[in-house]
Amino acid sequence: MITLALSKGRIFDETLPLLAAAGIEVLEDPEKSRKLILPTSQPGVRVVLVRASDVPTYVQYGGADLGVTGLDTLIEHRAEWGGATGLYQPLDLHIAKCRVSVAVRADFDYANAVRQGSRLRVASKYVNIARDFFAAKGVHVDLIKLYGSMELAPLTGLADAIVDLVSTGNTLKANNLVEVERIMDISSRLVVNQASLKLKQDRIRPIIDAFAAAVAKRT
Ligand code: PRT
Ligand code: MG
Repeated sequence: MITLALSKGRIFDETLPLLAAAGIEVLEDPEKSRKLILPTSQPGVRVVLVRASDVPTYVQYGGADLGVTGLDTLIEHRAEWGGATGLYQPLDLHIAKCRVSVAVRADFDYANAVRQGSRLRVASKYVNIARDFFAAKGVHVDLIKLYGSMELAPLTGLADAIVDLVSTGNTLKANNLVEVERIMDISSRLVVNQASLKLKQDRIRPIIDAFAAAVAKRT
């Protein structure tokens, strides 16, 4: 059995066409079913639904052979687990694209705060990305770890700035926040358990190759 870990929502939705290119059709809709293990049109392939931030963990420890995860999640995972041996990252899928940015309240003078060398309070789910970014800039920060709704932090006085994902920018705008720095561009990656790749080479290689061909066709 080959197990593919996906998270519900944009990653699941944007992975479906790649699976189709590999001749794999998911037989149940995760938005309608409560099942966490979904069968596919290939009896030897199943999809497991996990939290986005758990995808690298499942694949690294062999709970899944393959997975699709955002580069943001992958970087944070590697930092938290001191590297990620056993996790092979063969392919940029060019899906679920966005960027990691710094945002502040529209009335906060970020450039001036940086110029003055003020200590910044920064809230984020991406504390490792944030720490590295501000360290490289030589800006002193106090990091506050959050698990969601980052946009709220500057509005409530919890933080001066947030480090968060932005795609259209509509969420920032709706909350009266502005993007002041672009830290990195993000897309989703295929990740593969290294032991699985060795042991199930003949099953997994064709999936990677079909994904790669489908990605090449659209980029
Ligand atoms: O929701 P949950 O806490 O379970 O997990 P998650 O938020 O990590 O999962 P999910 O499915 O929301 O995101 C999975 C992956 O999709 C992320 O790790 C990114 O790699 C990628 N991705 C791409 C995004 C976005 N685009 C995105 N826009 N993830 C989140 N967002 C958020 C953004 O933070 C903002 O709050 O969507 C909101 C809307 O963005 P705007 O700029 O279009 O308004
Ligand atoms: Mg989300």
